[in-house]
Amino acid sequence: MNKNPKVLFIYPGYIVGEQPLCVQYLIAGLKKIDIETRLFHLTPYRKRPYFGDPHRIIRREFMRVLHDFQPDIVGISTMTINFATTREMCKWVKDYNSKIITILGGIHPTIEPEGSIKEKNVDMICVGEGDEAVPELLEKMRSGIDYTDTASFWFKKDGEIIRNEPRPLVQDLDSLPFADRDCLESEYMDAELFGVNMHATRGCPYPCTYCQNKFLMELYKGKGSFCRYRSYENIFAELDELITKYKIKNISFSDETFSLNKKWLYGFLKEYKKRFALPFVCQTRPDLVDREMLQAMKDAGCQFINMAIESGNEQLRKNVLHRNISREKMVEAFRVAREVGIQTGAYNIIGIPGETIENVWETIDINQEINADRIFCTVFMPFKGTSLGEEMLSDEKNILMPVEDAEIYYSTITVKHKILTPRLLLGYQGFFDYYVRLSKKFHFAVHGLRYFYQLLPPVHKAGGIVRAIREMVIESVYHAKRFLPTPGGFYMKRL
Ligand code: B12
Ligand code: SF4
Repeated sequence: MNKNPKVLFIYPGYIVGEQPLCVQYLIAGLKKIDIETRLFHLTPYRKRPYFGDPHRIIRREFMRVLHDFQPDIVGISTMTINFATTREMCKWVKDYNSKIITILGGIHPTIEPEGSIKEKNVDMICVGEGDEAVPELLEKMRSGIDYTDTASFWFKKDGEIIRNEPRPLVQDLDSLPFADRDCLESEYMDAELFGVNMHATRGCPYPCTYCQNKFLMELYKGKGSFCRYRSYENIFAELDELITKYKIKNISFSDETFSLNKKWLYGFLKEYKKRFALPFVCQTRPDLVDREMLQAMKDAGCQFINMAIESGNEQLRKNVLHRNISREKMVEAFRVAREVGIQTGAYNIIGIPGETIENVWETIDINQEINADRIFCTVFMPFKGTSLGEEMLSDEKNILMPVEDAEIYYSTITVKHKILTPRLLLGYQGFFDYYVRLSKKFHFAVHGLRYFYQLLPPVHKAGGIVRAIREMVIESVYHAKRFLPTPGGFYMKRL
């Protein structure tokens, strides 16, 4: 191994403007020990050109970066939805130079380590947090000592797999360096609507059956507290740096449940308000807010809050998703947020196992009542490491295509639903906002448009030009949502 190994990270995300904090933390940790790094971020190439094959463009740009940077290691952060891309990129790397070490990290190798390490072009995987594991590995590599005992890593060695235990969770989040921002273009510092992303906490303790947190809690049992909080001073020092160095105008806390710990939150808001006049965005559960809290958040600068509804049907929420939050509570949380002057975003899932078309309409109905400023609707995907996902995956008859291939996650139907056909799900996902935003008298037109939209071939059956046309139609329907009326006007105001 080179005495000064260079690491190229890849983030194969899909959301344009997305900031991969996971990798940004790793880059910051490696910079501290003088390891040269670079980030190849795929989402800039997702601003789909109507002409040209994004896949080919990504390959061309990636080969150019490989050639210029000449990394010793390529590390890829992998979610299940982009595992197919990850696999392919590992092959590109090995075809280019088989000596380059390929490492996978992120949620996918954490929940599916056996499948990940067995991939032909993958040399190592990181199971769980990499903040301490990655610098330790690199230190060992550059000193030329055996690194195959590094906790949290799995290795291939002489035809065998070495499986090291995950190390304990980082308990003192203040000990971590601030996420690196220099690896991103300056436009990310002013990303559409939400600004720069930041984590103030880690972990969420709820048992939702479609989320991997329950699995992660099991994985880390006996390895420290799962829910952790940074000190206010540490967060503020990072904010000071972001304001002076990058002139940020707002901040987005991408923590899963920002108001989980009431005492921590109130203390945070009090100090934040004294020190900053910086609008912020956050997300939490509707059962974790009340008027007093939302008012305190607003007073401190909260301009936007995302909360999940998931389904309008109580039985599905309670018995299938294990989200025991009443309709009244959800409606109230959104109403009060609006009353105190905070804009809202609502997350929804359709295609939940057992869901009927009436249930989809119940979800549309509650969204109409709530009338959030932004609406997000995705189709249920069966992730490994989630109880609902595992239940679906246990019978291959339920599966239409592997989640691993579902890169365009919002328009890809992976489950053979018992009641709802893939076409119906595609149509309702695509036109969800239209049904919510437009008054019932326009629904006949939406039904018509949805009907034609549903004629699109499913992703797994579309190749070449058909796929390109399919994506073009989907993107157009997606972008046309901007012209739907929202509580803030026709298009979301910038914060
Ligand atoms: C914040 C977040 C987002 C953010 C940004 C993600 C990001 N990359 O920063 C946004 C809002 C954009 C997002 C979007 C989505 N997300 Co999301 N997200 C999360 C969340 C809540 C936290 C992730 C996080 O930052 N954690 C803190 C960091 C520090 O931990 P980490 O990400 O695990 O990274 C550490 C290690 O994994 C490791 N590591 C990571 N990468 C690498 C790489 C290498 C080489 C190495 C060695 C180590 C390593 O080191 C890191 C530092 O310790 C997780 C939930 C969770 N518990 O993980 C879901 C989660 C990752 N998301 C999920 C999903 C499904 C999505 C969406 C598809 C949702 C949707 N349907 O709309 C989209 C897809 C976006 C895309 N990429 O195309 C799923 C993934 C399931 C799966 N198996 O793939 C999760 C697990 C939630 C769930 N359902 O359970 N997400
Ligand atoms: S509340 Fe959200 S982040 Fe927490 S476990 Fe449930 S789905 Fe996951």
